[in-house]
Amino acid sequence: MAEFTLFIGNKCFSSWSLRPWVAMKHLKIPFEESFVRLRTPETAANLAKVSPTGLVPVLNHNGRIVWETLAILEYLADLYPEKKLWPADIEARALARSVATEMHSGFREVRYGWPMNLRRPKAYKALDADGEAQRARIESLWRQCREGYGKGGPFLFGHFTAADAMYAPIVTRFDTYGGELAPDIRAYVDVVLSTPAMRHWYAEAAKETWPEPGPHEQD
Ligand SMILES: N[C@@H](CCC(=O)N[C@@H](CS)C(=O)NCC(=O)O)C(=O)O
Repeated sequence: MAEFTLFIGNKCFSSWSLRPWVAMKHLKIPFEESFVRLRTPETAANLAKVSPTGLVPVLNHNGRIVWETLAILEYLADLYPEKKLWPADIEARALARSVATEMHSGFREVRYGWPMNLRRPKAYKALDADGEAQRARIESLWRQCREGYGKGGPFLFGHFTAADAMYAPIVTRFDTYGGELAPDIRAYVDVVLSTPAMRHWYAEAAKETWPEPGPHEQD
């Protein structure tokens, strides 16, 4: 059995699954993935076998179960300090943790207004007023990270961190629904989408042949 098994849902729309998956792939942490198809009559029973919350992602590390996306990323950061999942500088690390946690608990109107769907043709979709405010907040956070701490590379804190992993599904939403993006936002979106890990995820999502999720079917 592999050291790590990551349980994930459909790549087309399981935004939470994407976060630890892309972090592990990008940072070259070897793992096996185990797929639990979402939105079927059997899903709840299948999830109950592997997940204490009935949700994915879940990481099984030699029998130790870690659930909740941010907890999985923190666990990996503890195990692999050399991968620098959090920035080394304490001030940058505080900001990275803050923006990652804000993502974990927030931006509901963006997530529901723009559900991740990697097979949807790209076309602008307006958000409601709360969604627009959250979109503006995300853009200002990305700018704060990039302008303050991103000089050493193309990611939020220069090199790839857990903060980039947490925002990766939002990046896909900006690409799918955001229309014409501000140049600096477009540049960050393109950097994330062009990583081999994200390309790999998209390629596998494109092979999924099940029906599309309806609106609000995931967050
Ligand atoms: N707070 C959880 C959210 C996980 C979550 O909502 N996962 C969705 C898939 S993206 C899920 O498992 N849904 C169960 C279902 O669709 O039956 C986390 O951070 O991991």
